[in-house]
Amino acid sequence: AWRKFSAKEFTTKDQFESEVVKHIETTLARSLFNCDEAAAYAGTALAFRDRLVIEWNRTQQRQTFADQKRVYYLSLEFLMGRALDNAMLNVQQKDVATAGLEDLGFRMEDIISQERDAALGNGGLGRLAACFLDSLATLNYPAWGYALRYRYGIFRQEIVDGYQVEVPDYWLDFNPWEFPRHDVTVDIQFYGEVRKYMDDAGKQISVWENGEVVTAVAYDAPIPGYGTKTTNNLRLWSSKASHGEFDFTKFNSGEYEASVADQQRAETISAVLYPNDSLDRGKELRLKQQYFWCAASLYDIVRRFKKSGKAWKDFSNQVAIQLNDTHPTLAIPELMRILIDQEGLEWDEAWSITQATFGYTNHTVLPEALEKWSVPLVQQLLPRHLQIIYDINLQFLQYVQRNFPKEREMLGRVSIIEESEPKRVRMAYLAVIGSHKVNGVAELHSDLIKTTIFRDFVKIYGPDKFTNVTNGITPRRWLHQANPRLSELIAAKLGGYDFLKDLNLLSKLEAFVDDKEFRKEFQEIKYANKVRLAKYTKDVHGISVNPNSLFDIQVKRMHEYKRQQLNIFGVIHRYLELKSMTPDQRKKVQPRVFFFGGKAAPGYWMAKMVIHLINQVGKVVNNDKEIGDVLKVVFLEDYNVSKAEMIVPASDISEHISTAGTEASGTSNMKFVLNGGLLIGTCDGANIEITREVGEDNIFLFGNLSEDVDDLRHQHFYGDYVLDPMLAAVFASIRSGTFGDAGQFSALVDSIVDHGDYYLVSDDFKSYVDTQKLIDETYKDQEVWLTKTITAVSRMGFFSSDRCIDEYAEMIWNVEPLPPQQNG
Ligand code: 26Q
Repeated sequence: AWRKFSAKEFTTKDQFESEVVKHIETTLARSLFNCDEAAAYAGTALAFRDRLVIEWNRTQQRQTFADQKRVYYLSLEFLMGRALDNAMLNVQQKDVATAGLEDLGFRMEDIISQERDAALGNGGLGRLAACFLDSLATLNYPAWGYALRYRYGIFRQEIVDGYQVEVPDYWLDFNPWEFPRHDVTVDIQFYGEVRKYMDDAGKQISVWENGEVVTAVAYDAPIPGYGTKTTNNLRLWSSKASHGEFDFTKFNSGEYEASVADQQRAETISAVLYPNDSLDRGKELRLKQQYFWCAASLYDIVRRFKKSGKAWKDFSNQVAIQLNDTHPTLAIPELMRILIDQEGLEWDEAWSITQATFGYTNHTVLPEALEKWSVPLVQQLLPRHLQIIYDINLQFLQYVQRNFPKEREMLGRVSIIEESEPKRVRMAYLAVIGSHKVNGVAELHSDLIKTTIFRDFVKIYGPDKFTNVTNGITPRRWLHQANPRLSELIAAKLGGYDFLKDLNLLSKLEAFVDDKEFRKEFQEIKYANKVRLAKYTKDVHGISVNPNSLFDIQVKRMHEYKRQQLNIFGVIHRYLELKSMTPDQRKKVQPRVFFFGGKAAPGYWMAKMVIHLINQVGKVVNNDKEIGDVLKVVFLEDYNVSKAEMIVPASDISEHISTAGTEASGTSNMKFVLNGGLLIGTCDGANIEITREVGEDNIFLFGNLSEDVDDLRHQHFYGDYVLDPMLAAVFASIRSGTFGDAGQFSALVDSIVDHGDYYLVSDDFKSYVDTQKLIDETYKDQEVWLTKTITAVSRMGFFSSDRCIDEYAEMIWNVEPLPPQQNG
């Protein structure tokens, strides 16, 4: 009976089948005679979509009538992955559908894999937003996500001759999960000028006029919670030419081409996701995207608020807006503009409403990733916003001056405007000043932002404005969906699937750590997951790997700070050692497969060079007869969310080896441990909290600490260090051409030998190699290893994104859940 929560649901597989058939024959107008997997996918998706839509409408109605605060999560990225499997599991109808599809002659797995990933994000930040949506719905919070409906998501990665090649990701030709709302549009202005005048009461009024207008059209996607009727909304804005009089004049006067060009220019705004995840390039189109999305979303939020008939002083009791990094910071001056220019509020009232409404999440301390927009660019594109930003800055600096009269140098340091040539707007400072709370995403990171980039602001506002919310992951996708057998085993032991909603229940697994039967099944599941990855590796990459090897995985965006180069240098070191051994010695070595995966930003040539090196090393090592199965290197092409669901459950060890203090949190580390893998990692980001939870014995930490990084960098700068001798041998081998023409990798080697080794690869190399040795030794005793993995899994409850969302709700948003009626 607990299944029967939906008004229209498939109670039998026959009912499901007839729904699928109906959709194939009518919605798709296809004959069943040539129903292929694509059509079966479409029919299944549409059948489930019907189920979601009913509860989606009800949820929205319930949220409208409830006099309650809502959360708006503004993120330029939502890395959703596939929706069908998630929908089937969240509404708990996958079994019925699996049986139905089997009747129709299809295997569920094949049907699920027909779907393309919704890849509207770069990496961790975008996937975090997607996990948050799942938790918000599951916990019944009234919440919306707002983003852009990119026509092209993150590029598809192909590896050609060992090099990354980017292929456009046109993903929208069939997307059953989105609903165009052609009646929900907002006209967004760019450029133009500001005219000031006095009204009758002698008050100064600003009017932004004569700009160019682009229309935002809403597209909605349902977000079903797990085991609840709550179905929230993700609203994506698409840009199109506005059809004002201006257009028609052009069209009629024969300027047909010009009119079409206008149209294309408008559509360009939401055309493509920027593929940089760590470098701000200051492109005008990116700024346009940001404003277009912020303005459309705020208009929508304000319109919804005004319908409630409440007074403005109630705005922040009804609305919480979370800024996912600085990308939506323009929402701050935009809300000020709406309140002052359009609604006629006084500055002070508008400002206190604005501050009370926004919260800002920081995801990086790397200076090159902090957004700064050129003042002339903002002046041209958003003249009124620049005035408001200057006014915010003036008020803020006056406040600082009053409170810290003796610290005059502080004013320049904290000014929103950087006095460079050209001047630039520091978006992170604007976000801090315009929000009531600022949070980092793991404890170390939240401490670091208080002592580095936001140090002065802690002094100005006091420490309470800054807080930590350690990231989390949804156990629905990252355990139940990605690893159904493990989920089932856990449910069998814990007496049901309650742990999927309350992940702390995993702690009860620890009682089974010595249970023979349980251990055997746990190990069999890991093995089966490794077999699946091995098969994929053979089928797709033509590389045979033995699933009895230790599977070592590093999958994440390619970046120097994440140090894939440290990993591949370690592999080369291992290869050189193996080559120096006798065959008998080699036989005693623990066989290992190193899997890599990840995209490099298209302009990031150093990251691309590391991809190339990995592939070159793979080519040499994998074909070395002497080495055989003892060492293999695989670069998994086009790492994305759906591939992660297969890769993550297959690890014995995964690598999270960033230079200490650089990785804000990391979230795949959590996914790997939850799926019964151990970590090798630095004392960085969430690795530290994972260690605290699972215990030092159940993780492999190495390397220098973040507090030592500055000193070490200084030593490199003054030449006061010795290159690690094992690393020197690795470089000698690269330079001798072992992995192809050495010239191709000289910039990489030089960055460490001659240019300061900014990411401290040399300093951590020995510690890394030693720890890898320890892993080999530990793995040889499979019973010891198994105990560690089971113990670690049972202690991962803290890292559910449900815990994380509850913390945001309480500490930052002050919102309550709105559960559906029991029998409604
Ligand atoms: C900025 C300016 C211009 C164009 C693009 C960008 C841009 C886009 C994406 C900058 C950064 C990103 C993404 C950053 C990101 O994914 N950060 C990761 O966030 C995770 C969730 O908090 C953390 O776990 C990771 O540690 C952090 O690297």
